[in-house]
Amino acid sequence: LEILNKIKSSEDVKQLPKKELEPLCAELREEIIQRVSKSGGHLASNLGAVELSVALHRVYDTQRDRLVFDVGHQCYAHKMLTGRREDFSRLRMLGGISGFPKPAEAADDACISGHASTSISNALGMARARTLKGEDYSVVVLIGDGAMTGGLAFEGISDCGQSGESIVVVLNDNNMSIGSNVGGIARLISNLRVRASYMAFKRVYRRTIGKITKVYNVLHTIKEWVKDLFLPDNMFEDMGFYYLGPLDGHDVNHLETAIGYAKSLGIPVLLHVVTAKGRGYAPAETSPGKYHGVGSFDAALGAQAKEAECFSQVFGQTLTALAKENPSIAAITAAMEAGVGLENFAKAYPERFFDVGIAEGHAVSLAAGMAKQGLRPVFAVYSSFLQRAYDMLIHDVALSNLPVVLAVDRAGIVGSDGETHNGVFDIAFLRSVPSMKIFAPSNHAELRSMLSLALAHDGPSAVRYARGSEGAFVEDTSKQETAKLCDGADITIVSYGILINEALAAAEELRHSGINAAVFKLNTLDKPQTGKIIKSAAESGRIIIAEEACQSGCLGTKILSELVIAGAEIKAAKLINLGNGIIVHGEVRELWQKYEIDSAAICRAAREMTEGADEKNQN
Ligand SMILES: Cc1ncc(C[n+]2csc(CCOP(=O)(O)OP(=O)(O)O)c2C)c(N)n1
Repeated sequence: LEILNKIKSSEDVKQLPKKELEPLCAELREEIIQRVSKSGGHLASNLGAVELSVALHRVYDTQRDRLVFDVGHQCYAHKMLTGRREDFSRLRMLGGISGFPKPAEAADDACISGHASTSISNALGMARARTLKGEDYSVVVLIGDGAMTGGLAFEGISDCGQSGESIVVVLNDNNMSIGSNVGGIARLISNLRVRASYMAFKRVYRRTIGKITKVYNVLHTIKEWVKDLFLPDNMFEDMGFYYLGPLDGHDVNHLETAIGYAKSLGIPVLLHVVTAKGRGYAPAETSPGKYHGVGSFDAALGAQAKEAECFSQVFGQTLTALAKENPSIAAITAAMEAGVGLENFAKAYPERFFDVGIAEGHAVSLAAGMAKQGLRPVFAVYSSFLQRAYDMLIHDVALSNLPVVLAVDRAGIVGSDGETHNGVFDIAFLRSVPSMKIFAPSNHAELRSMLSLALAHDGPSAVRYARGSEGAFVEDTSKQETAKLCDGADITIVSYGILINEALAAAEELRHSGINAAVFKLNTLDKPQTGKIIKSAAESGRIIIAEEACQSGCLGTKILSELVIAGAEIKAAKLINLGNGIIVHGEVRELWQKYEIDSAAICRAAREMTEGADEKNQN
């Protein structure tokens, strides 16, 4: 990789002779495929944005100028061009570089991103700060057509268009979200592509007919009329943007010229660029959805490992089966059909399946409307993406006590996607939603049962489950709100969800060293029945509450306050949770260890709490 080896910074990209740009793109592609095949990560989106990344670095100085990525999953070429190529050996690993933009890694990353549709707002904020402070730098956004389906993007467009700020929004249109892009915005963007053929026609027309003045004049009038009749309205122009495009997003030289021109205009410009997701790697080009996010894979064959049955699949199968019996069940996803396991449901009941685009807030309000009129909507959503629908949960769902079911996937630490994707806040925010029932299945059988319980619940409910598969504990205890899994007089351990496996492993380990722990599992988290727990803790005098959640709003503080209110005599108590800091990326198990919520940490805490207990008892 001769040319890529020379690139250590954005500046080096600018120094390259034009003829080396295409070969540089080919090398970047090769490097991305090789690196991602080893570490896993986002593949197809990065392959599609190679020429765009190079062209942006030809025009902008990312140390000074602000390049804002939407979602940020397409930033690999940018990272490789800004001195982080070697760091890809530890991409998304604990202590290694993030798969998303991260200013702490390099000044070239303007801001953290990971969630869709925030880029234009963020960038406009930066542009306004520049103007108010009288500073001189450029602001540019790279946003996909999928991210444009999020309403937030349009709040940004609306404000930005009328701001007069010098800002370039590059719309990377590959006609794909993770899967096919959906909805009116997708149609609108694809309509704009009609212009590509129109522009090509116009060039030929100028070259030929344009030479004969008389004929030209007549035809020109007809042409303008035809254009008005058939070319779609350009919403971006209507909202105050200068629209350029659509452009071939894999012609690096043309891109450089167009981006340079857009920048020189000094007003809000929308540059529409057409790319192919997965470009240059046949398996990803053929199935871009499958290669959106991948684990490690065989680069030569494109073969990805088959994953074990996971919670998402169990959810999808169960809901599809329940929908057969209950025609009022409808399933909603916000652009995550495959991720949340709804592919089979969509095939079986296409009329009851709704992919709303990247629009979680809309999905919740939509579910509210459906529930109000007698349907049983189930919105399957990753925990971290549900965060942006908090108001709709309260305003549209809870105030009317509507039977909307949230299937909260990826609850807890998600691993290599890291800080933007960890589902560590849902307990805190869902517990604060009035009358929200929260189920916490620990295994596949419980997910099946609890989904049925949620659907039978007369009011809002959430079923939250982890990324990946169940652990050793596979018993279905869903009939009890709080289940006692083992007896023990020395200490009481409480946990729920997938972390129950750590609590049980700890209890087993402790038993070998003569410490007997009672283990309780919470199956509902809104108003857990803690009577048995309080009694057990009052008897042993020691309690540990272990959770894979942030500390604010956790169950531990609730149970401790109940112990105090009950006047229980507690000698020692320990809350094991994720605290209130930011949870980084890495393997889930490594992170459980790092943040001290695994079985070893539970054992350590129990030992400290019981140390010398026998002697004290004898005294
Ligand atoms: C709020 C939110 N919801 C869902 C996602 C999951 N997600 C990541 S990328 C993506 C598709 C983005 O499509 P697009 O912007 O067109 O980029 P492409 O991958 O096609 O390059 C989705 C739905 C997210 N990151 N943020």
